[in-house]
Amino acid sequence: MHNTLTVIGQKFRLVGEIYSYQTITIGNINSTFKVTYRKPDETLKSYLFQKVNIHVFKNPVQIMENIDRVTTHIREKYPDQIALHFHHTDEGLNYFVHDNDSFWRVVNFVDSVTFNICDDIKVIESTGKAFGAFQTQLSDFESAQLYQTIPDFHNTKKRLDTLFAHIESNPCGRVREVKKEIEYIASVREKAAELSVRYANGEIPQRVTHNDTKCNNVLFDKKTKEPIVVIDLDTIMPGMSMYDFGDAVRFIANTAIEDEPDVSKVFFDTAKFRAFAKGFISETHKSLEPVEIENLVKATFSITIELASRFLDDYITGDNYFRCVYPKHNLVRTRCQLQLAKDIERKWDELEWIIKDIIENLEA
Ligand code: GN1
Ligand code: MG
Repeated sequence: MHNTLTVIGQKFRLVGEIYSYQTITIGNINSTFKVTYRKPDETLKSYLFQKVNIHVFKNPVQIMENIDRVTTHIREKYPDQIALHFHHTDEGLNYFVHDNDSFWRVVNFVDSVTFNICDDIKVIESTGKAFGAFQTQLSDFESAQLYQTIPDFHNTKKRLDTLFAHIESNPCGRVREVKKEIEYIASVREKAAELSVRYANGEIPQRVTHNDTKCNNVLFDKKTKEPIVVIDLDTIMPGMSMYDFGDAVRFIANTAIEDEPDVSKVFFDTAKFRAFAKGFISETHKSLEPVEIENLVKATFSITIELASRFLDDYITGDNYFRCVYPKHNLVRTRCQLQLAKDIERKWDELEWIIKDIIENLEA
């Protein structure tokens, strides 16, 4: 790996030589390395080298173009804000294809902290603000300028249709094992797909959205615990605002990690939901339409079922998409999301009430 990283560093014209490197294990799709260079003046500087998963991202050049456009827009509008800095090759490209088969990019490492599980209510509220502000900052960005890098990424109806088609064809003989999971998903299929159908019909506004709003995609200042910058811009595409909200809370308000094998530890924490919602709504309420606010809870439920279906679909079809560390990893992830979805269903009325309360207090 050292040799490959050296070649990549040279291509991106980094100065000095590699002092150390480590693999970053966060992320289910791309491979990331933190690489530290010793510069000729003996000082150290760190970078993130990322190998983009070209099985998932069929058009990585389009991703880099999207990222370039979006970061330029934000940088020009908010010059004082910390922005992600991608390096360029001699050819002026922000990516490099190595040996014709691997796609690399290099970004400055930002000294910061991220959270996989967050118990600090203040940090949760600021995560909501960070993702809300991100959407608002891009509200005047023409979404037609963006490539659909993964078409129908959050089209819940299509995701569910695909799952049920694969249940029919049962390519790896694993369906027998997951009857209960299938039964539950079938029972909520229509409810979970509803918003995506309404979006496709034009009843829900199309916005520029992040589409992967896990809290570990926000970098925080180590001391102040204030958000510094939103990262992982791979899936920026037109989408539903409320799905960004839902994706974020299904992660941050989960009392357990996303692949907790003991589902009795999995609950949807309403206090965390409130904190995130307060932050998110305070940044977005002026630009959101009533239909978008009214469906925040349904969006949370829908995207949780969607992700469960994606994990289950990957399990049924042989684990080709998400990185798996052990054989039933995708099944564990599926069960976790389903447990969470059931708890969201149980708490639905309380969650609606929390949103109402936040809105009323904003207007007061
Ligand atoms: C993937 O690799 P990561 O963590 O950035 C996935 C998201 C899922 C997430 C679940 C391109 O994101 O959609 O919500 O795993 N990204 C893609 O942890 O499929
Ligand atoms: Mg991602």
